[in-house]
Formats: sequence, structure tokens, C-alpha cells
Amino acid sequence: MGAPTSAGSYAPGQEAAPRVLRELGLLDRLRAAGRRVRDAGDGPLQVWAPDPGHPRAQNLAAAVRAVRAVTDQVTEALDQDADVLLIGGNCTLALGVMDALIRHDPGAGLLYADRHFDLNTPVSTTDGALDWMGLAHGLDLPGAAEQLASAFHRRPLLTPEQLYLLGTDPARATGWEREQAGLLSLRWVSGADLAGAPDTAVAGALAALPPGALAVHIDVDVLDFTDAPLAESTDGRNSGPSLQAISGVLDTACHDPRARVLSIGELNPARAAGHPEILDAFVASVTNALRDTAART
Ligand SMILES: [Mn+2]
Repeated sequence: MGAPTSAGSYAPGQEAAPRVLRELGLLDRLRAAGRRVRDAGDGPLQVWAPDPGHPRAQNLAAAVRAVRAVTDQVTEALDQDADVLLIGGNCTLALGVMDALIRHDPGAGLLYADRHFDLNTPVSTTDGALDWMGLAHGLDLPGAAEQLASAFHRRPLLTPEQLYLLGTDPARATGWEREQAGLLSLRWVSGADLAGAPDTAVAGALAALPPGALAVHIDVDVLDFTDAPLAESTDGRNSGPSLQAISGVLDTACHDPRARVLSIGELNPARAAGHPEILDAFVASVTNALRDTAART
């Protein structure tokens, strides 16, 4: 399923990711990898525009609509006993995934690969982009926007024990985020450690996550932007894991017996306009992570 929204972004781009990945043959490549695939279609198409009426939480109502559409789509898929691949869109969509997954299994966990903590609120940062405020709203931190924090079947939607963050760069965090990560005792591995020992990092994360159903979320800004220019954010130039390293991480995590959902956030295809083969390599990584291992010998 797709969630073609850049409502929570700094500029347009991510709304094109579901279309571009389909055009690269994602569905047929998944079928060739042994999966039965049903395209559940897309949520609302939302192209970022500035929202001067709500400068600190821009396009909040649209972002909430997109998240709720994901909740409904993922709920329907889980009810049909399907696994889910969600192509975003903004990282806030992971909240819709978790709203559905926790209703399905209260013991659910979230492995969140992102360069950022996503613990900001409309109070802690002036830029007003909701795409690095998602986990703050899942955890219902002080200063969270009411409309998003209250959009789920329970509040707070998430507890820190359900979370494990991979690839975080504390130098890219706000002081508020670093403080909250400490207060909440969030478990996280830095981008440098993830790049240096990806197998160890993902094994530690999987061992620490709860026993219930697992969602894996990747913000492609976790990648070294010089190796794989895929993300809205260009924060990752010359730091963080390569696409090859992340491919191994996704392979391991998505083949964990608990895994039910893989969601992809902040992929802006325009970033790869001068290096389009990296989009194809990313589709290959996703396909490999979701391949039916029983179908292969
Ligand atoms: Mn990010």
C-alpha cells in the first residue's frame, strides 16, 4: 500500500515515492521473490504546501488524515492475515501502522531506523515540519499537537518499551530530543555504530524488542546520503550506514518471525535524479528483505 503524502515535509517530493517504486516493478519483483502480492492502493495524495496559518505544526489536519488512512488500510490487511509493505510518505505514517498493529497485538514492537529521534513537538522546534515529530506524538510528549496525539485507539499510543531506534545521530537532534530520549530511557544505536557493526546492532535490537508482532520502519535518511541519495533530508552526507549495510539489517529484521509490517518513509525520488540506479538498488533491497525464504533453496 502507498501513502503518497508530503504534508509533514519541508517541501514536496515524498508523495511521489509509491508511484516511482511501483514503476520500478516493485510488485512483480516481490512476486518473483516468492510472495503473493495484493496492491491495496494508496491513501490520500497530499503535496506539501506552506501552512502559514499553523506555522509550528504545518498541515496537521492533512497529516492526521493520512495517518488514519494507514491505520484503516493496515487493519484491513492484518484482518486478512496479510503482511504489510507500506510505501510513504512521511515518517508520521509509522504511527498509523502501530495503531493498527497494537490493536491486532497489544504486545507489538517497533524497530525504527532513522537518523533522527523524531521526538520534537510544535513547541520544541520552530520549523513546523511534522515529519520529525512522529514518535513524540506516539508517546504523547508534553507539547504534542492534540489532534495527532489523540488520533489513535489509545493514548499514548506507544510506550518506550515497545521501541528500539537504529541509526540515530545525536548531533542532528534538538536538545529537547536528547533530554527526552534520556528521560524515557529510549533504547537506540547511533548511526556510526550501526554502520560499523550492522549485524550486531540489529541482533541487539531484535533481542530487546517485545515478543509480539513487529513493525520495521525505515526513514531512508538513516543512509549515508553520499552512498544512497534517497531521502528528503540531506543530513546524512558522509555518515551513517551504506545501502548494502541497511539491506542486511532489513533482511534480518523482516525475516524475524515476529515481523508483520515494513514501512518506508521520507523517500524523495527527486534526490536520485542524477543517480537513478540507486532507486533500483533500493527496490532490490526491499525485495530481498521481503523474499519468501521458504521458496528459495
Ligand atoms: Mn529522519
